[in-house]
Amino acid sequence: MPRPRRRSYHASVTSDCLFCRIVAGEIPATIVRETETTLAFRDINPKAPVHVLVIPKEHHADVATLGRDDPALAGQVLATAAEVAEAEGLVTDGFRLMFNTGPYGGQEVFHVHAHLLGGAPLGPMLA
Ligand code: DGP
Repeated sequence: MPRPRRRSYHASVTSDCLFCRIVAGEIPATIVRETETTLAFRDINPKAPVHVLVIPKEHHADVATLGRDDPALAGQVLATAAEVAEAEGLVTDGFRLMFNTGPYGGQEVFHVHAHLLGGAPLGPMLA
């Protein structure tokens, strides 16, 4: 049963966007946190013991356009990521938060998402 859509972001849901369809409840996901404007759910292909994706419910293609068009919403994504990090017990030992952006950045899903990774030593980013 799809979750009921909220009026505030319904208009921004695009039917051909995978993460918009997760927001709309049309595709299942393991949701770990939800706010009025953001959603956090476990990555389907985790790269660490904890791997959560944090998105704005409203569709923005990538972090560059989100930061330009709605910096307050970008801040809400970061706030939700910090809350999930705390709830998942990642704060003491640390974690990685990253936005793959565009083709050179390795972005595959063009609805902006922060990857929150932790639960084990991740090593240097650019080894
Ligand atoms: P990126 O390469 O930064 O665009 O990462 C996209 C991530 O999305 C990747 O780590 C796998 C994840 N992903 C793709 N499809 C699904 C899905 O249907 N459900 C969930 N939970 N994650 C997905």
